[in-house]
Amino acid sequence: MDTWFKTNCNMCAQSCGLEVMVKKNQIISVRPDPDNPNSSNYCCRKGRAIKYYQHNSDRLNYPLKRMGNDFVRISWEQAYTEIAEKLNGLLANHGPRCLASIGGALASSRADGGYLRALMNARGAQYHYSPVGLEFMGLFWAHSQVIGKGIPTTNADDEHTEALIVWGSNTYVSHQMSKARREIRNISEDPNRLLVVVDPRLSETARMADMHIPLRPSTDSLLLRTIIALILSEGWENRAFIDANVADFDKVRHWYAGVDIKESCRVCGVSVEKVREFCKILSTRKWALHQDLGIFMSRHNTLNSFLLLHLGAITGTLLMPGGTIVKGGYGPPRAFTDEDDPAVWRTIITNRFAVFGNYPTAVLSNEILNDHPDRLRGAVITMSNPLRSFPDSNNLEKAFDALDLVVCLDICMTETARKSHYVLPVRSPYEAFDWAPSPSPQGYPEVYAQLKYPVLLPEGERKEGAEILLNIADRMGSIPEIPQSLYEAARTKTRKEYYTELMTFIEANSKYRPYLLFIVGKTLGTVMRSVAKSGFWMSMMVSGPRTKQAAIRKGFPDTDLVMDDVFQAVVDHPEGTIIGLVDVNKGLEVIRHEDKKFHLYHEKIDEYIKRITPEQEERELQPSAEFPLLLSSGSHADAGSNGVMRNPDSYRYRKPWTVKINPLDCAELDISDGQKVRITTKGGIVEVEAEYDFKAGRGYAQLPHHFGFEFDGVVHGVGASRVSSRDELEELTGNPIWRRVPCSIEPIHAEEAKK
Ligand SMILES: Nc1nc2c(c(=O)[nH]1)N[C@H]1C(S)=C(S)[C@@H](COP(=O)(O)OP(=O)(O)OC[C@H]3O[C@@H](n4cnc5c(=O)[nH]c(N)nc54)[C@H](O)[C@@H]3O)O[C@H]1N2
Ligand SMILES: Nc1nc2c(c(=O)[nH]1)N[C@H]1C(S)=C(S)[C@@H](COP(=O)(O)OP(=O)(O)OC[C@H]3O[C@@H](n4cnc5c(=O)[nH]c(N)nc54)[C@H](O)[C@@H]3O)O[C@H]1N2
Ligand code: SF4
Ligand SMILES: [Mo]
Repeated sequence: MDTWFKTNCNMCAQSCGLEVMVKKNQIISVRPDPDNPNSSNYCCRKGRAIKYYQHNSDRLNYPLKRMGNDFVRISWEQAYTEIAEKLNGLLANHGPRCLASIGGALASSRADGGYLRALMNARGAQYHYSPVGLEFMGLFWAHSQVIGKGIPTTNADDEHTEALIVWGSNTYVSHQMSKARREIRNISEDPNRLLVVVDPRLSETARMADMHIPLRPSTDSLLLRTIIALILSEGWENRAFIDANVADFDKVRHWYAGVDIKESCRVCGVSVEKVREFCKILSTRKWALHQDLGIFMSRHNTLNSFLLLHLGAITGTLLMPGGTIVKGGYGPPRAFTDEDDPAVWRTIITNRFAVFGNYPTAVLSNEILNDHPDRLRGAVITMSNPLRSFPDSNNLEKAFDALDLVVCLDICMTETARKSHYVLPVRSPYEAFDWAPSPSPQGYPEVYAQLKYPVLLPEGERKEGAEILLNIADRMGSIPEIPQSLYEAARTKTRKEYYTELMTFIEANSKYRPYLLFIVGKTLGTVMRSVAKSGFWMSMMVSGPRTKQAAIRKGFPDTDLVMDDVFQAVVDHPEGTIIGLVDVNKGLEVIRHEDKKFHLYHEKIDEYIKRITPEQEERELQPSAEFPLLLSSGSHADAGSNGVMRNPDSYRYRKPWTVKINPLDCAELDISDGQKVRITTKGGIVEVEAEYDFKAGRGYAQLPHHFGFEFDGVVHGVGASRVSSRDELEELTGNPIWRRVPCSIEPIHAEEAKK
């Protein structure tokens, strides 16, 4: 009889429930899981394709060490001993500033992240580079200023909203919301609800919209300033909400005075009538915001996120049901880093600060390629392929060659792995315990969690990423000696009793606190036969009060250790389960400022916003003779899922790596459909096939970001990060500006192509 196992999809953050059929240790068939309370029988084509992720010729089976240009197989024992020795050597000679940790958070999983951080923190190292440092710097920073330190982001209450505003996101393709296609279609077809899309292109999502605002690329800040100015000048703001919930409205009012609305709309490329109509929707409907890379990767991206929070506060939808809310979740609170705290490091060469512990990825190559005695010299990487995903691959490749030690944990032989000194084979989430990210996609008002059970036996000598990182820390001597009583308690007592003993020990020995995850991994992890599973339990146990209250509201027992009961419920439901209910009427309680109000003023923004005028923007947006066109360096294409899906078999029926150009532009540039073109930018040059696409804006081409992979000796597509310069980053927090890269595009003719 065929057996279907419950699991979930690891291709994106939605973590849709799947059922997989396994024969001879191979996934042979996949279907959406009707029992999963998060995705309820929904999945997209990437979920159906996970067998290509799991089974492919690029998978790693054994620890490898680089010898010259080749890799040789070594034992785990040798790998641990040598890596620990070399990391300790670097620390002894150069101190903790010489080490960077990279990655640790796939869009779809959290299993390794805590261990990577703990490995570094145990030795006082702070430099951590992850995708937060290329997409969320401005978003997280703005939320911390307006809502209070430690609140990284808000989300749309898309199920209950009257108007979903999709701003700079193509969620119909990228699935950045739960059951995206189903939900977008529902809203689009509902006569009582509106879908508004703000996007320079007629994207797949924009085509479903009731209203599309096709603004000129990267003019969002000017448009937002104009929208707020228009709402205030008409008196359409929600006065009662502002009086009750905003601390400093009078301090920011002048930011929106004297804005030339007509001229601003002209520069943004949208008619005044359309902007007025949009303002009416924003001030009369309960609207919810779904923002994404069109906002986060454009010029002024921190300001964009800041002003979107203003818009929510002024119209009275921020943190209100049906509006833009903070989802429920579980796990330790994100560690806020205060950029003004002298104990928090800045980068040595570029003087950049961290946001929630993450440094801007664009500066990584500068921080390696220099002569400073405190420069970066070693890196430990997991769940990331920075040589394709971080800005400026050309400089970053040179930088990696200059590192003394690179250790890479991955499931595949990636471009980053090839430049590493040690490559360590990790079990995939279908061979190991793993869990969906939190806050979960469906964290409002129901909080959802799922523990992914292994459904396959690991081949070769693959190990859990969490276990590998713990073992490296152990060999380095970074974990203090754990009393036998804790090993004993893990083995012989209930989990709750173990937790009480563990915390009593930590209270009495505070120097052990930073090693909590390692201590749990070595004690309870041994009993559970999985470091990752014990880490999942621990992350549930240290959840904040909001999670516990949500669990109790859902019916879990009202005790201090309720999260252990929650963990058990998740273990008992391999299809995923609801672990809490957020109180929708208490949304404003998440505000962290002491006065429990939004703070709209910030001195850095005060200086910044005054420069966002139609005259200055028009000047800055003028195309140069050298680079007359614009490139979106990295749309998140339908076929792939960042670098998680490398296997080209999964998209063999189409070529997803083409550059999409408006046919009217092609006619002017003398480019035919399918012809090879050369794209030149300040950062580099790539040659790639062109594809006619009427969805592309005029003068605005799209190149997908996750290609340029070598698979079975063949390179598929080109890496979009080859044409992004490390110098093109947003001034305040340092996100790369990837959605507006000035470029030139020229056809490569047959004779030249032959050369
Ligand atoms: N299929 C697939 N899905 C994915 C991924 C993938 O690689 N493939 N990756 C996942 C990840 S990690 C992420 S972060 C998300 C990203 O998800 P999205 O943000 O939806 O991805 P993009 O394709 O960058 O879409 C951004 C949209 O912003 C628009 N845009 C460009 N410039 C501007 C501008 O100046 N202003 C405005 N308002 N809009 C602009 C673009 O035209 C585009 O339609 O996707 C996730 N899902
Ligand atoms: N030019 C350009 N570049 C971009 C973007 C863009 O728009 N333009 N978008 C950016 C965005 S939004 C993001 S989020 C980043 C993502 O960039 P990264 O965080 O670097 O993530 P991926 O590229 O998805 O690489 C994931 C790696 O993890 C490996 N992996 C898969 N499963 C496992 C596992 O279970 N364990 C371990 N240890 N490894 C595993 C995969 O083989 C792959 O090498 O890319 C960014 N890069
Ligand atoms: S939406 Fe995301 S999690 Fe769901 S099936 Fe598609 S890729 Fe997988
Ligand atoms: Mo992302």
